Amino acid sequence: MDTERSTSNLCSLQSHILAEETHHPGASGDFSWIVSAISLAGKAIAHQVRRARLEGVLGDQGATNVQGESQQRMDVIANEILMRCLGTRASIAVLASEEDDQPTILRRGVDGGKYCVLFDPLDGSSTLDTNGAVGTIFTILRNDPQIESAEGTVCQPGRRQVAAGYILYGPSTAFVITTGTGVDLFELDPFIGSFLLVKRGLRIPKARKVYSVNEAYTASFPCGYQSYLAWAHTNGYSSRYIGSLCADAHRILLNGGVFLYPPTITHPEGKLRLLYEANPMAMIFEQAGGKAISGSTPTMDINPRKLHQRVPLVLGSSDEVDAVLSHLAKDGSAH
Ligand code: AHM
Ligand code: MG
Repeated sequence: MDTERSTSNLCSLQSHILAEETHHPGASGDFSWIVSAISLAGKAIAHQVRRARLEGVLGDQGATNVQGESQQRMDVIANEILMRCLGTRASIAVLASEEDDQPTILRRGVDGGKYCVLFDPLDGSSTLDTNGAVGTIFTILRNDPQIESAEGTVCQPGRRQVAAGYILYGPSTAFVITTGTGVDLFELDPFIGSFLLVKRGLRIPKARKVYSVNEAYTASFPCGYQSYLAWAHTNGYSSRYIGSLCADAHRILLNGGVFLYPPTITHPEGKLRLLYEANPMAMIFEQAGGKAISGSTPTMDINPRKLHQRVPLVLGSSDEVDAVLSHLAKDGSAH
C-alpha cells in the first residue's frame, strides 16, 4: 500500500471531517462533534488497552451481558469511556452498545436529538489476555423523531447509515471511517495525540486467495459453506484467522480476501451483531469496492427486527464474496 503521508500535508481526522462538511451546504457541525467524541474515546481506549495488564484490568468482569457472553473488564471500561465522551454531545438522541441491554435515550428529537450512535466498544476482547488486537466498531444513524421507542429508531437498514467505522488497537491505532463517499484511513500519532490521514479513498483488492474463518466449526456450517471451503482447499487458497473481527477485517480491507462467520449449531443465526458489527463493516467494505452478504442478501438490505440481532456474515473482495455466494446458491443453503 502506498502511503500518502510522506508526500502530502499533515491532515488530522478533525480537519478532514470539517473539510468534508464544507461540501454539504447547511451542515451545522453537529456531525463533526460526534466524530470528534469517537476519536477522543478511541485515544482513551487505546491508552487503557496498552496499560490493561499493568493496571490489572484484564480478564472476566464476572458478569454476562445481554448476549449471554461473559464481559471482560476492558469491555466495561471501553463502554464507559464511549458513554462519557458521546454523552456530552448535544445532537445525539440515542446511544446503543453491545454491552447494554437497552439503548440509552439522551434527548428527544424536539430537544435537538438528530443522530443515534451504536457501537461495539471492544470487539474481540477475549483475545486481549494474550495481547491480541481488538477494536471499537461504530455506526451513526439519523434519529427518526416520528418513532417513539429508542429500539425502533435504531433498527434501520444499513443502507441508511450516515457514517460507519472502526478503530483498531494493534501495534498502531488505526481509525477507518466512511461517510458514504469512500473510505479513509487514519493512524494515531501518540506523540501529538492526533489521528493523521494516511490513505484517502482506500480500495480493497478485487481478489485474493485468502479466507478467514473459524474452521474448527466447519462440521456445523450449512453445506454451501462446507462446499466453498472444500473448493478453496483445492484451489490454492491460504487461511488467516485472528478471532477478532476488526483485526481480521482490517487485514482483508488492505490485502484482499474474504471473512466468513456462517451460522453454526451454537449460533444458528450467526454470531455477529447486525446493527453495530455487520452493518458498519458492510458499509466500509462496499464503499471500498468490496461486498458484504448475510446469506444471499446484501447485509445492508436487511430490515432489522431488534437491537442485538445476529446475522451470518461474509465480507471481503468482490470476487471472493462472489465465489462463496456461488457455493451457497448451488447448495441452496444461502439462508
Ligand atoms: P465479541 O463482540 O463478544 O468480542 O465477539 C465477536 C468476535 C469477533 O471479533 C470475532 O470475529 C468473533 O467473535 C470470533 O468468534 P469465534 O471465537 O467463535 O471464532
Ligand atoms: Mg463484538
